[in-house]
Amino acid sequence: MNQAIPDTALHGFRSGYVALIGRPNAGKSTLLNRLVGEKIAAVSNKPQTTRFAIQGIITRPEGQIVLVDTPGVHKPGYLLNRRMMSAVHEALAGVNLVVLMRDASVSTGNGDRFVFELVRESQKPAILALNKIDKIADKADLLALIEFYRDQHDWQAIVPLSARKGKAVDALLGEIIKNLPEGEAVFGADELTDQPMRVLVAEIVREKILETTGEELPYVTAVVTERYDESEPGLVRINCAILVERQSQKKIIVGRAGERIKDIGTRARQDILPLLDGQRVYLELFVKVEADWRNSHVALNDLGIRE
Ligand SMILES: Nc1nc2c(ncn2[C@@H]2O[C@H](COP(=O)(O)OP(=O)(O)OP(=O)(O)O)[C@@H](O)[C@H]2O)c(=O)[nH]1
Ligand SMILES: [Mg+2]
Repeated sequence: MNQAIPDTALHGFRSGYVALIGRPNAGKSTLLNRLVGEKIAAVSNKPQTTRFAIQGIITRPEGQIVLVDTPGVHKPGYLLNRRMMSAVHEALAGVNLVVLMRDASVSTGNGDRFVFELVRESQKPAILALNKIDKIADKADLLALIEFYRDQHDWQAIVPLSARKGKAVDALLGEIIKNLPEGEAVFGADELTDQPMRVLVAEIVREKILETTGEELPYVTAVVTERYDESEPGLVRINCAILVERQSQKKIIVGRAGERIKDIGTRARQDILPLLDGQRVYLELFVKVEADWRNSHVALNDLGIRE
């Protein structure tokens, strides 16, 4: 992934690839969206929201960052989860710099130690981002956490921040750019992500499902855009299939008299519209039961969740 950087046109501009690594729910995708300035990654309060690596491109006068958001590190059970973890390893291997993000408002657990080891073993320069400081009542707790981590590793920087509130995200951005090699921009300043519209749309729909349903459905639900039709000027027709594993789960998504799926569609349209430059959108959602899609190579390939 590293680019060969020409010796010309170097005026202190820096560029490179940066992996965002952490446990599920740490706030990685929230940070990605905030830095990119558009919603390109699904965010939810349910763990394991992100399922594959998503690149966000951040261009500033001082440099260009390709920030690779990754699935939260967890113990893989299904084939889906194994592929999610390969995305983490692949991202770690391909970048110039790692940002290890953790939720600083909860106590340190085995999962945190596991992620830390992963980052240490990668031998990449690393910045520690301590997120959700808006939830920390006693600042002494935060200072203790900083001390704890400072002794354990030679961090490029330790940055306490709040991705949701936007607090100190610019400080993190500055530290990231400082630690990238000098080099030219690889992408145009208007490019925001490597993900095509059909994937962004599917992820928005999935986010709305996570938002409107309970604890069990997130893990058994996937969304794929089956039609993305721009043939009519000013109008985009989108059909998304929502996969679940059982008939009972389909009933939950559809809801009484179709109320819930309608709500999901309305919420998704609201987030899709800003990505379409004033075009209108017809969004059609339908639910498909596909038993065991989480263990199916074919289904996962169709969903873009690759080996
Ligand atoms: N209070 C608070 N909540 C936050 C902050 N950053 C993120 N969150 C919330 O934390 C939850 C998880 O955020 P995500 O961005 O989806 O977390 P993630 O690390 O991408 O999670 P996975 O994709 O599952 O690995 C969401 O409910 C966010 O709104 C923060 O700075 N403060
Ligand atoms: Mg995420």
